[in-house]
Amino acid sequence: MNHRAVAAVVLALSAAAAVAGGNHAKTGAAERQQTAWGIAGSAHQARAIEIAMTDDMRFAPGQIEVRQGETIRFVVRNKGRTLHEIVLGTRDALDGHAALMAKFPGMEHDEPHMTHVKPGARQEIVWNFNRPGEFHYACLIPGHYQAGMVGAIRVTPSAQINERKKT
Ligand SMILES: [Cu+2]
Repeated sequence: MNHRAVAAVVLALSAAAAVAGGNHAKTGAAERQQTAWGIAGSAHQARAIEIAMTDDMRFAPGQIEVRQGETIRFVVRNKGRTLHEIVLGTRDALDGHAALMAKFPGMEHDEPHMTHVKPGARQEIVWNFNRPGEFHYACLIPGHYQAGMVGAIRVTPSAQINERKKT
């Protein structure tokens, strides 16, 4: 797959995310894009959650709970001997992305809601869950997601956010 084709795929993914998510937010030089499952966050005031990846195609823990409005700093460790990644999203977004990965295994992509983690390494994602709902984190390296390498994120609605908006 050549660079132009990769760019087209990335554009298609971004367009899909924009349609699913809605508006954009600009902060400084970097553009933060609202998605259905939240928006890139800043490490300031983030709550850390540690997640381990293993070669039996599992994340530990396999599910987490978040309150709407919380920013989570995912501290992700690869305890296996093969490359893994973590990608946040809705089931639909992850399924679509996984299908693309299966078609183009060498596909390079890098967005705030995903990171690769080499064996023995540690990476972080900082994400603001500003929308309630059921979301997931998955490893989309071909075969891994299909083998069950996926975790669940439950974002419970925050009444407090609505309270604050009124004042
Ligand atoms: Cu994996």
